[in-house]
Amino acid sequence: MPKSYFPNVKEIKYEGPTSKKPLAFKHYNANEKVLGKTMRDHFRFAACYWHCMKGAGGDPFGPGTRIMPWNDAPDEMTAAEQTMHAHFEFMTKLGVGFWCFHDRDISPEAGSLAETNKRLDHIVKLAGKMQRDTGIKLLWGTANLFSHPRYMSGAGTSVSAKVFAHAAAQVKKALEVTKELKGSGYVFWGGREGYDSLLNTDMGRELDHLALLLHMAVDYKKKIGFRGQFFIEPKPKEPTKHQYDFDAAACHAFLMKYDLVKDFMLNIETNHATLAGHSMHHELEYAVGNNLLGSIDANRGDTLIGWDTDQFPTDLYDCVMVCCSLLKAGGFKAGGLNFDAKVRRQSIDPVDLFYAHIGGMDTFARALKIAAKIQMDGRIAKLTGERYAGWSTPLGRDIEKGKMNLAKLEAIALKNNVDRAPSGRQELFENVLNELI
Ligand code: XUL
Ligand code: CO
Repeated sequence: MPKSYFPNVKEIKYEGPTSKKPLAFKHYNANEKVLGKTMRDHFRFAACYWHCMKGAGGDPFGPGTRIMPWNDAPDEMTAAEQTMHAHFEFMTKLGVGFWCFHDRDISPEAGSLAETNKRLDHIVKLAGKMQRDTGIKLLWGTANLFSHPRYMSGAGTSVSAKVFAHAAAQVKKALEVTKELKGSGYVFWGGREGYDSLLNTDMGRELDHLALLLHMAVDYKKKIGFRGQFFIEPKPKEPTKHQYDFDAAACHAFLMKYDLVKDFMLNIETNHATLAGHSMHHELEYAVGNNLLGSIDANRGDTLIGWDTDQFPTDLYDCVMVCCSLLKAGGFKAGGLNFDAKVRRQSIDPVDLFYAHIGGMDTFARALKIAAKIQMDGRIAKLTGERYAGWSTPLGRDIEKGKMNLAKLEAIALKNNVDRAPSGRQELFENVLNELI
């Protein structure tokens, strides 16, 4: 029997909404169908390696606090192996079907790139075995191009061509191991692809370089036959003052400008949306409207703290809107719902990881059922349709078909004294939403 890192936790089961058991699902019932599809398939829940296993609870004012028995090892590679075992034990007991990682989460960097890659290969073999043993799949892999000091001024956007080359090597290797682990996708989050001061920054040149790196990744993906979906993850700032992948719309413009839009979708994260001054719903609706919704990093921020707190998503209203957008998009294909979230600094016990994920999964399960109810009820869609009723008149149809010009519209406007548009009815919409929640 391999060592257990969660000896007091058994497999988490669905017990229904009346259960009072902390280690049980009250709403997430993997096999239950909602709109003809199981909850498991709607969500494709993933547990991330960095927060679950590697995040020690440090913040800008103090070091880690968490008790992490998987770190108790004579050397760092043994710790890396133990951590992989712990993550798969955690996911198996929780019942999530997917995981996500950065290259440097699963295997620590060594003195040279060649040695680092060797270490990574060793751990990836173990991960592959654990995937086969448990049936858990890789949602996406990625390269950490932001922690090491060499990336202090970016990776694809670094001022140093040598750093760019190192980043390229890291992406190449991360693509290879993601392919080996049959990843459904691969994420690019440019933590330091941005600037702290425009005085010392050539923005246009940096963006050209970033696009070159992404084109190289697309070429390499084709060369090795990796069929996973590429995702870009928008975030406006932090650690940089301004990150180029600011929000969904900025990423879209970048992808269009550099002829990359056919090769990428977006991985939208809640706390990144709010840092950009948007709601998650806004970011998702932008992505859905442009066929760019690929995957979701679920979490939430705190309105009273300015940084990316990455809390577990437990706000039912927000999660309902996420599920409405997800249903509108027709669900995930290559993507899934990754909890890019961490337990609070004072939640130090390994069991807190379970409470956190159970809370997130139960909240999303409730939200999905409500979103399905909203869809079947039809009132919100009908009320929205009514607001735009004027576009179904001959005038509206002629404008939409492009049959009009400014002079023709002026002639119509001169004959019609238009007073105001129909009521927005926002309060009624909110009442209907509350009724259905
Ligand atoms: C950072 C963040 C990353 C990406 C992957 O805010 O969200 O963990 O999801 O690099
Ligand atoms: Co993320």
